[in-house]
Amino acid sequence: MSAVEINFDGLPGPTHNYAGLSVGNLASQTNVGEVSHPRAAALQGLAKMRTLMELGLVQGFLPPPLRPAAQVLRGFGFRGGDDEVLAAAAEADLALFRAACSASSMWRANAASVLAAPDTGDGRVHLVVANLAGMLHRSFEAQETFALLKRVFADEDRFAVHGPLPSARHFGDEGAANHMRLAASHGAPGLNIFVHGEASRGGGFPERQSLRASQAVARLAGLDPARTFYALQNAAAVQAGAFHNDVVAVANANVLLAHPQAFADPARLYRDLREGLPNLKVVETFGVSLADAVSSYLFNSQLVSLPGGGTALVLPSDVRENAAAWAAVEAVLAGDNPIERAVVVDVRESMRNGGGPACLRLRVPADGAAQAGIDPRFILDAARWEALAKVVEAYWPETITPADLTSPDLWAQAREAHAALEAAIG
Ligand code: SUG
Repeated sequence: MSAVEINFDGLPGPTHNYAGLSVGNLASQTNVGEVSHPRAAALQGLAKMRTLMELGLVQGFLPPPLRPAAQVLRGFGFRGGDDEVLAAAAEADLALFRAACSASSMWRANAASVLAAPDTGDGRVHLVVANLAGMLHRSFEAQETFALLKRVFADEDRFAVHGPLPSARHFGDEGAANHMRLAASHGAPGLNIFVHGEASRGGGFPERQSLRASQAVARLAGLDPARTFYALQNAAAVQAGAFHNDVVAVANANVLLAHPQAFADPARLYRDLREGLPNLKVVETFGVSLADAVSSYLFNSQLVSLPGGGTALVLPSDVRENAAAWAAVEAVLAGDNPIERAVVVDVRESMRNGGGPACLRLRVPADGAAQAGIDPRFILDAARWEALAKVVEAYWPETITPADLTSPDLWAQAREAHAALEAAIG
């Protein structure tokens, strides 16, 4: 069966800001209190989407939910109209209020785990919405993401969209950011690798993905246990700031590009994977410390199969600024592996909150019939891309300072932007 992979990118929302909400995410912690640029963030995201379209790839997008989320705050007992709810929450509990303002849905690699049709029990593509239980602001995304994915992937003959697991640390689930698929091609049966942490290992930075959650996701999709693997993250990588596995590893088709210290037991993992996929190509990097990997986001690149053959690495521009990371890219391009092209994209606004190119997209493998079952309003062509760019130019705030978050003017602007986007989607 021939299938392609569609990247659904999250559009950075109009309240994109630097509130330092993610412990263990060094960029989020370092840039707390800085002035953000929501319009530039969304335009950078759109430019990345267009770059992938120009490479000949099918590109989708997922709109942000409305923030600040007055509706979420009502669940904590705040009452009245939206502005009253927001003002009361900002007064009573500023941390909770800030969590309800985050535009973190842009990092759609955390929207869901996606299991490819050739691997699932019923031959449908399964999407299990992530509960994001590890971070309060991110946990608010789950129910809205569930509603959105049911809207985009409504064809139940081709897609099964599961709701999030119970939102508890025992089942902390961060979605596709901790899942990798290896296969001869997107349409061939594959191996599914779930990479998880271990809450009890100590260390100041939380390990967000639980093994139990990964096992539940695999069961929900009906994966074959013989072709499903669970790999423990290397504690040193998590404590160096790799809060998701996709900060230190990325896979595509039969290629796995990983930092040598990404996994607790890489030798065993690669040996097990080779049994299921003899032509597995593990691409090694040399001379890139964990600190370089986390600050440059070299491994948070998108690894994509090009329509004409070959594989491209879509890198954040920050990699160019890190000598060790850039030397590794040059060595990878010159090496004996299918990666033949590096494409640099500027997603700096997102990077300053710890989100690189790979964080911004949810990859969905789909054959022709599955593609036909996707709501076309969420697949980009030139006209839809233009329409999105126009809405962003017209409605997204240019800057947000920490003080702006509590301003009713910003709340009104965010509502207008959301309504204009929904109207443009149709
Ligand atoms: O969950 N940052 C996100 C970044 C997610 C990146 N995704 C992947 N690696 N796939 C997070 O830590 C920061 C928000 C703030 O501080 O306002 C934030 O949520």
